[in-house]
Amino acid sequence: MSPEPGEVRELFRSCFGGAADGVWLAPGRANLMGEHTDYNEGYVLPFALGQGIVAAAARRADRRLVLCSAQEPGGPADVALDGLAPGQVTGWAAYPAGVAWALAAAGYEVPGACIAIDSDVPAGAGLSSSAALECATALALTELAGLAVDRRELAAIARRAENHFVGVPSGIMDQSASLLARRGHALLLDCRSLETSQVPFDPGASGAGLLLINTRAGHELTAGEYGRRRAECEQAARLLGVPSLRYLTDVAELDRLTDPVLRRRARHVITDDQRVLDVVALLRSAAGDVYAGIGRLLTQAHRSLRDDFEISWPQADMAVDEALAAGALGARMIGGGFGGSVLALVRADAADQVRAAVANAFARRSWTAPEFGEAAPSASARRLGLQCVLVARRMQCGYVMRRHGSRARSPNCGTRFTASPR
Ligand code: GAF
Repeated sequence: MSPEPGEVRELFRSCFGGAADGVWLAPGRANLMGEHTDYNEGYVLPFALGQGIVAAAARRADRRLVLCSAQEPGGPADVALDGLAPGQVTGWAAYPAGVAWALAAAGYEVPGACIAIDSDVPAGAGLSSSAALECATALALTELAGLAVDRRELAAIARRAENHFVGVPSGIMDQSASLLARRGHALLLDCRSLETSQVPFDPGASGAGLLLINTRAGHELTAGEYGRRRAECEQAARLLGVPSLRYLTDVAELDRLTDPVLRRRARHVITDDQRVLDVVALLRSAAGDVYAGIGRLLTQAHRSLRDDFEISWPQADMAVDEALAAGALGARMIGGGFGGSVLALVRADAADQVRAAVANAFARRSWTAPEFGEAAPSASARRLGLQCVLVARRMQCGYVMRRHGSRARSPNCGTRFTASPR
């Protein structure tokens, strides 16, 4: 469940003293298969989560972006849009500011805006809260400006913000999942051609479910290891004479690499690309026990991420082992690594057992207790609540219209109420 639009509207009111022009939601993501394959031009298979980030926004008359967040105490961040450049904004506000910068760099004139943000995607859980923040901002700013920007382009713009403004060398997976995924589907994305296809994915209909286990161990993509892995992959591709590791499908070709570390990194990428295709083939075939097969691939992927790519962490390894021992069909760490979440595929009747086994194992080691959630393939980013407002407006009555009668235009942010009718 994403945060309540009513609450973020209230937050907007308390931060800026007026009413938002609209509320936009962008979901976080979980990745079913294909980790660290996106920047190697490979395949990924993420899906959008029910958890997300909501942004209540209104145009401003001046050229400033003013941001407040329910999760970030310490007053609004105030950013001048003219002359905005990488390095000028740090911390969480760099993500929305970077989106405004990247939109302008792509030739889209965005207005000044006030934006209030609320989230139920835990930061640092490897569920792509950053991309959700970028995508919610991108949708809000473009719609406030009356611009219809193609979602693929918007994903590329949001990624550019993250790469060049915030300084995280991530791939295109997270923004694509947030903007392009569909409810009840996983998104197959070919990161070389950027072609997408929607793959029906509804484990609940087969008596299975996806358990998200937030291990609550730190995760920070800017910390260096992510960039190091990316550089290693690029070096391996260079030494093998291909533009990217996507061009390789046979692990035997890796014998030409003398460095065992590079060999392992490349082996993970090649085998994970294949696992994406294998999962898609299973989902598209009606034959046999699809979810048992996907479970096995998930667990193989975890071993590859742990042993070849070396980005797992003790809590994730423990969560995977305990989940499997308690009956999960398969489990693996997801996201960039070094902290965050594990995704476990579990039959409905084993879910409680899995949760208890993982929680007990963490308690035995005195680790921070994990958090459990459901990962349900959900809809992509969108504007919320517009329909209700339009219906009320058309009826020329009710709450919305009465409020219109008592408001005055604020010099800065949208509307400011002269009397509170509530
Ligand atoms: C992070 C990045 F942002 C993605 O682009 C992707 O590389 C992922 O780590 C690993 O698959 O979420």
